[in-house]
Amino acid sequence: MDFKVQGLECGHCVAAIEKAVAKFDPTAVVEVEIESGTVRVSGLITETQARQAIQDAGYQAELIGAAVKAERCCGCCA
Ligand SMILES: [Cu+2]
Repeated sequence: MDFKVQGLECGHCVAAIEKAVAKFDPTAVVEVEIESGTVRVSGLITETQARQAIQDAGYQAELIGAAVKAERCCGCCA
C-alpha cells in the first residue's frame, strides 16, 4: 500500500518511519521516496497499523489508493 506522507525531508525521517513500522511488523518492507513524499509499505502489516506507525513517527499519512478512488468516482455515490 502507498501513503502520501507530509513533512518527509531527510534520511532521519525515513529511518523514523522504518523503525515505527517495524514495531508492528518487523518483516515489512518500507520504501520511501522523499521527493514525492510517498511511502510504500509491503508486508503483513494492515493499512490501519501502517498509518498508525507513520503517525507515531510524527507524520501525517494518507492512503494514496483511497484518494485516487474518490477522485475518480463519477459522483453518483457522493
Ligand atoms: Cu528528516
